[in-house]
Amino acid sequence: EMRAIQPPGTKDTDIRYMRRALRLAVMARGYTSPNPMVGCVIVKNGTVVGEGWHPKAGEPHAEVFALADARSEAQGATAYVTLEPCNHYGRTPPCTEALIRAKVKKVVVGCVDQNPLVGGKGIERLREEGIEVLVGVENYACKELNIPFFYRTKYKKPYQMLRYALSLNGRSHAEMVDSATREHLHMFLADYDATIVSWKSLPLSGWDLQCMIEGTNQPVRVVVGKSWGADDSLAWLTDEVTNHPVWNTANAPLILALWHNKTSPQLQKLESMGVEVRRFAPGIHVQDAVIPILYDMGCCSTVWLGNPCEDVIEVQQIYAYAVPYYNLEGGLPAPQFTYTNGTPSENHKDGWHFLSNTQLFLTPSSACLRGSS
Ligand code: AOF
Ligand code: ZN
Repeated sequence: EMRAIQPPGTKDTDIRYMRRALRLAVMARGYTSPNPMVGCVIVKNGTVVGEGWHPKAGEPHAEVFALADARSEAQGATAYVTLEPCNHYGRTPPCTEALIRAKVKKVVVGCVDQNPLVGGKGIERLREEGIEVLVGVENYACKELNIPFFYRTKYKKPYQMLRYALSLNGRSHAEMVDSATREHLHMFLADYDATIVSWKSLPLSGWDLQCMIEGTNQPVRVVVGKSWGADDSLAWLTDEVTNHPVWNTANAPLILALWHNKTSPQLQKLESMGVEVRRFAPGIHVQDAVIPILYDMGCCSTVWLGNPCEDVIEVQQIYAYAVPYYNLEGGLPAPQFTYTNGTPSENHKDGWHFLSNTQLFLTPSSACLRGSS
């Protein structure tokens, strides 16, 4: 059996139950943000007596569902939780107290919660009550499950994915992102809290950039009104563009970022439809303008779609969809980006360390080779 690095004292059954808890956690993929995905399994005398996962921010945590499932069987049992149980009052009361009340004997934790409100205090509290706590079983998988949540906590900005369709002559093709990989893109959008596109990449198909998977978080949409002639003008905002369904704000917010103070009847129309216009000084980089807004809105992650601007952006992950033609006409130049690896390192089981020194410059052609699928 595959066995990653585990803390001393880990039994094979511990790994098995933690993997079960991981599988439960992902039941809520796309629904929990800004909260993490968390799963919990309660085991007594070699039998699973309770299971639960955190379904959505505002609803009870994984432990609470698993304890309710286990009822009195929780007494003397072992609880497996992918994330350290919380010890604070947020939207819901502390899980540590629920575990203590239920008289569990042992708690096996996948990873420490780097939320400063928790940050080891949950584990401390359980130990204070004489509950045995084993920390770090399936640690890497438990961390990896919630990279955006931890990344936001550590860096005070959302985790950023760049996604674009690239032809072999180095052009980025919004119309390809929009058609050939549309289903896959919807799965992306269910996972991410926001999406950022250039005015020039608004989908030709008339798609409103919302996720069609029912009930998931709808990403905040940001349209960048900069570059390709839009830096100091609204000439691009024609009547035809204002009729695009993307501007509908009934189901999800839309922010239009501009780098000038101009207005027009078309812009006023968008504002009356609920589009939020944010203005920036000409020298401000697109990323410096847009990312803090998304952070303030509580976003843990965002997807830059296509070529968002003529600025360099720094991202943590890239999905380059290689268009298999050498000389595809149209599109935009490939986006310029630096890449900072947002993957957690496994060196310290109790902490959260990103491999942040890996600075790569991918030329469009090497990005294409790496990203093809
Ligand atoms: C857990 N189990 O299933 C989750 C935890 O506002 P609240 O009450 O939902 O608290 C949110 C914080 O609780 C969140 O930022 C994270 O630190 C932790 N999430 N903790 O013990 C869970 N989802
Ligand atoms: Zn909790």
